[in-house]
Formats: sequence, C-alpha cells, structure tokens
Amino acid sequence: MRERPSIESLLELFADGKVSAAARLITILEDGGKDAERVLDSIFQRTGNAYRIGFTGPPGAGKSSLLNRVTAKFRAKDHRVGIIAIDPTSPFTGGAFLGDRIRMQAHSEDPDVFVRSLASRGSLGGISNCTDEVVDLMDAFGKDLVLIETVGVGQSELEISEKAHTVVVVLVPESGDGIQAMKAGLMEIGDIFVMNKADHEDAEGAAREIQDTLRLKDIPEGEWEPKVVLTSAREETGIDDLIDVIEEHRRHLDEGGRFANMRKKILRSRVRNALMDRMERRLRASDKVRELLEQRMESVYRGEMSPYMVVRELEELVSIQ
Ligand SMILES: Nc1nc2c(ncn2[C@@H]2O[C@H](COP(=O)(O)OP(=O)(O)OP(=O)(O)O)[C@@H](O)[C@H]2O)c(=O)[nH]1
Ligand SMILES: [Mg+2]
Repeated sequence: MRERPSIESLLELFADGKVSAAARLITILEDGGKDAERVLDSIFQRTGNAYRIGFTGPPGAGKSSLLNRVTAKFRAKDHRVGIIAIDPTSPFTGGAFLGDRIRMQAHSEDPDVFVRSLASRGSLGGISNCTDEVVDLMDAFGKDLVLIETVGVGQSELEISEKAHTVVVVLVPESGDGIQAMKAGLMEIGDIFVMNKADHEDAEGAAREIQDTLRLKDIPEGEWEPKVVLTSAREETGIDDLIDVIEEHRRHLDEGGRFANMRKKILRSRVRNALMDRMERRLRASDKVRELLEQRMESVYRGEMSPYMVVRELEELVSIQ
C-alpha cells in the first residue's frame, strides 16, 4: 500500500495548484475532526475572493443542466469556477450523482472548472455539513465563482441563503411547482427565480404566476426586487439573461456596503455555529456532566429541583472562562 501523503505535503501541492491535492483535502474536510480543522486553519487566509451563487429548487428542475450552461458562459468571461453539487443520498433520488457527473463532463477537461459532489446531511437533500469548508477550499484554490447546487427541501433553503451571495431558485412549469415553492419557503430566499424548461408551453404563464406572487412581497425602498427569468437549459435559451441578472444582483450587493455586511454576517454565523457545535459535543462527551444530569433529573422528577436549578449547577461544572 502506498503511504498516505501528509497534510503538510498536500497543502504544499495545493498551493502549487495541484487539482489532485485539492481533491484529497476536500475528502479530509468531509471527514471532519482535527485534520479538517488544520486544513481550514491553514487555507483560511487565502479565502474571501470567491463569489458564491446557490442554485436550489425541487428535484429534477434542471439545476445541474442549468449550472452546466451557466458555467460555460462564466468560463467565456474568464471566471474560474468551482462547482459543489450536494447530492441526496436517498434511494428515491439516487442517480442524481451520476447524472450530475455526466452533465458536468462538458467541463471535465477544463482545469479552471473544479467540480465536486458532496453527500447531503439529510436523506432527501439539502446541505452538507462541510459545504462552507469546501467553498473555502475552492476559494483558496483561486476559484472566483463558486456555484452550489442543492435540492430545495425542508430546512436546506434557509441554509443556502446563509452560504450564497446570490440565491437562484430553479422551478419548472409542471405540477404546480410555484405553489410547492411557496410552501417550501423558497419564495422567501430567492434573489432570482428561474422558470426552466421554457421549451414547455406553460412556462410563460408559470413565470407570470411567480412574478405576481413576488409583487405581493413588501420590499423596502432601495432593496433588491427578486427577478424572474425564463430559461431552457436544454435549448440553451435565456442563459445570457440569467447571467445578466446574476451580475445585476452582484452589483446591487456591491453598492452601499451590502456585500461587506453580508460577508460579516456569514462569518459571524459560522463562528457561532462552530462554537455551538463544539459546546454541545463537549457537553455530550463529559462523563461528569452526564452523571450529574442523571442524578439531578431524579430530583426534577420528584419536583424538588426546577429545570433551571439543574442548568445552573451544570453551568458551574463546565464553566468556560
Ligand atoms: N425539456 C427540458 N428538459 C430539461 C431542461 N433542463 C433540464 N431538463 C431535463 O430535466 C431532467 C432533470 O435535469 P437535471 O439537470 O438533472 O435536474 P436537477 O434539478 O439537477 O435534478 P436533481 O439534481 O436530481 O434534483 C433531465 O432529464 C434534463 O435533461 C429544459 O430546459 N427543458
Ligand atoms: Mg442535479
């Protein structure tokens, strides 16, 4: 068996722009733990340049097909593109992985396009635990655009809006997608709504429906008004319009310090989430905490202690000053 390269040597190769080293570092980030932290610590200073665009929407809406088209356009504009496809691991939607791979093969020879699939945390789709870290790695690797594809289900849509600067919601003119989108909370998070499969006849009507729904939103003066774009990834129509609107949204964020504020907000929530995670893991791992908790719970059951009395005592035990 070949010896595994050390993290240091991988980081050196990574700094030299070696794709294979970047891919291995992503695997380390996926595995989490101390090694993942070391990787992140060492690349973090080189991050902060990538613009992140999230593509979310129901399964099969054409997100991957669209990403493929959009990537070609961005490459023509000399952007270096990272693509993260978060694949549901559910057997019902299985095959997405292979599908994405095949659709992305158009760019597989291009050294300035870096594609990576990550397994999603939930079985239906959503976000992967290490999405932020992998975005950072692509950013540090010199990609100035990172496109993130997630299936919009459950909580994931809220999470993508915490990770992407521009959120593109991809819908199709089939089976009341618009209504589904509203239910799933997608209407709240989209900066841009794409009605894909515009080669279907109901597309224009469906796009108008979305537009009408968006008009009901109360948008403060000067804030971004979500836009609707009709595309066909299959027939390659509307892609330029989509790029234009994405760039328009980016310019909007650049004005008045919005982008800088958003960046701070994203970083703040990352630190907070990481801290909460760490604290929770520490609490769960501590035998002392568990023992005391079990003992005191008996007193709570008997009505001798209130829940807050227990919490105060536990707080003292794990005091972190
Ligand atoms: N007619 C038509 N079909 C399309 C269009 N875009 C994508 N498709 C087809 O729709 C199917 C799903 O496309 P994908 O790009 O895999 O959709 P997705 O949203 O990435 O799917 P998941 O990742 O599985 O959620 C494929 O068979 C595509 O060929 C389009 O504009 N028009
Ligand atoms: Mg896909």
